[in-house]
Amino acid sequence: MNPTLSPKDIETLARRLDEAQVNVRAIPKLTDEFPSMNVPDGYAVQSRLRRIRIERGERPIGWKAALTSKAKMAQMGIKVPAIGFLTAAMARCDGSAISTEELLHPRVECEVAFVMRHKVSGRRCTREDVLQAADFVLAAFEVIDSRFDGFKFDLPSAVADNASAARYVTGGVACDPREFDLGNLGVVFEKNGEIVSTAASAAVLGHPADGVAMLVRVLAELDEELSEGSVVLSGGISEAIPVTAGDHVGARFQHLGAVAARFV
Ligand code: OOG
Ligand code: MG
Repeated sequence: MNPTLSPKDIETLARRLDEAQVNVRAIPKLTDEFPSMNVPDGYAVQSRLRRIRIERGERPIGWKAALTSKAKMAQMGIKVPAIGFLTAAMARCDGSAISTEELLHPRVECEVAFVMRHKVSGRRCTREDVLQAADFVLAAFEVIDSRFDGFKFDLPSAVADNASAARYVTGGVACDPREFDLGNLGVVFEKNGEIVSTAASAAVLGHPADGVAMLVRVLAELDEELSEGSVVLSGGISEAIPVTAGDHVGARFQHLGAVAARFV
């Protein structure tokens, strides 16, 4: 599939998404105005958005896999995984207070984060390649926040909107993913002291490293690679739970420890 949007339209849509995020004002999904927009168009807009944010001083730090679990695909009505980019401005410390004033309609999901020791690239990247190149893994939360009205979108719009990336929190203890079965970890997710979801890491395409391998293969299509030192969110394990100011969330991951955050 080839992109269909003109460079001018790509620029307009990237600016529109950037302003929606900066001004905390939701916009209609992009396909309402550009119904023939396809997934490659979505990535063209996303990569322009990445440049805009880097030019403004944000430091690229890694990438995120998205829509890799059955629970998430069912929740959003989308059957194909996607990727987005992460910048240092999106990172928050374990236990920190996250401002909801800068977010439209945040939702939290549990993920395994990878930190890469070596670069990894290519259209044939496998789970084993990812595990070999990894430095360590961490328990993580992703805070997603669609820039679209009502959190409603289709795949091309969501890809353009950087797969709803907003914030992420890493916690627990750094573990070597080659030393235990990362594909078979239980996760207990609580909001305000009540369990909201119990899930298993196999939800991510069978194994979190498969989520990262998918991401590397998509990066290859975009002429990018996963560089050494990058942080990667491997994809939501649980469904995403809405949060508002006053909420606190915590997740206990088998083997990896716990991660927590509160919203203010
Ligand atoms: C798209 C982002 C999904 C994941 O881990 O599946 C995502 C969305 O549902 O808004 O980050
Ligand atoms: Mg996610």
